[in-house]
Amino acid sequence: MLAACGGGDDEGNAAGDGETYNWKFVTEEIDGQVQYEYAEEFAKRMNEKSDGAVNIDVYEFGGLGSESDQVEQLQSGTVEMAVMSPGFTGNMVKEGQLFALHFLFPDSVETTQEILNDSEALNTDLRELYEEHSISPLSYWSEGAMQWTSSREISEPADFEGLKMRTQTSPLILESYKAYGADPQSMSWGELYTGLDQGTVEGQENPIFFIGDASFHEVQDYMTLSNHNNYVAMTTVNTDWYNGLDEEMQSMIDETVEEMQSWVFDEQTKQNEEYLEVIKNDEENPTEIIELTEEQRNAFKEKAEPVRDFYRTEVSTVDGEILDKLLEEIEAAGE
Ligand code: 6CS
Repeated sequence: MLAACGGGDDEGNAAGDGETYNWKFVTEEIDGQVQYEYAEEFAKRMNEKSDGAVNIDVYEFGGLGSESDQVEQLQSGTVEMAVMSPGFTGNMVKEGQLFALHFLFPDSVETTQEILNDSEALNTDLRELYEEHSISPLSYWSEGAMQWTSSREISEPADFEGLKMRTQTSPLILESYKAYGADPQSMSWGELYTGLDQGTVEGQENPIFFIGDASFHEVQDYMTLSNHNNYVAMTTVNTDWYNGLDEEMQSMIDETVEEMQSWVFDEQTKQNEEYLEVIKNDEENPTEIIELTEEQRNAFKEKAEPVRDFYRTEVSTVDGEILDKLLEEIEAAGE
């Protein structure tokens, strides 16, 4: 049984003689998708561990506005918890844009997840910068390798020339596509299906499960298995709210956050594998799947490399220190 904890609402007695806690947890995805399933599982575990004292309402994408609206809601404490993609906070936490750099993490999603779990650069240094904006990232996790879908074949950088590429809002993501010659523009994913269908945009990047579940492949002709980046999401909490909880409750959250790292790794693996088959077998909406040779991938890597220097000199507020530390950690991971 949980002792009375700071941060609880005095509105009932669900835990016998203890306090009850009612929190909001918003995600950028909808029922069935990885972020939403994560939040549901998180809520279930917290409720069980607290003998019913903690009740977390999980919100799917759309109910509370756009991804950027959700960032503001977490900052103001309107919601206590959020799954957030760094791709929507780049105008605020400049350093967080390192996730926009292509070919930064190892090709193996498993090794990438291990780096995300253990990285001091991310879990200490980058966390501090987010906390200046009332956002505490408690963990970073992969939703899988990202792939490109497009209305024209993409197998070499020149194929991107002038392509209207949809991205999230962080300026460095747009910069990464300008490096290939594309014409990127940011957009909420809530508008993406229609944008692709009507040709407002002609391509996009996402993990396979998301491409399949959001049916982007229906309105695209090609999917290039580029594995050019990992989709990284963060489990975040409002900093003041979290700091106001007592230690017992903080530990329960931290423990659950840690347990969820392997859970979400398995969940995204399963969903990405399943949706690859869905896309391959969708005869009504055929998608040509392009596998890049090592040589073709190297041509993209070459174009992507200078974006790191751009990040160091034009984006970073700490001369690329966090990126450099992360690069050392990646190298130590040995892939
Ligand atoms: O492309 C996007 O913006 C969305 N993609 C994923 C995998 N999750 C949520 C995000 O908003």
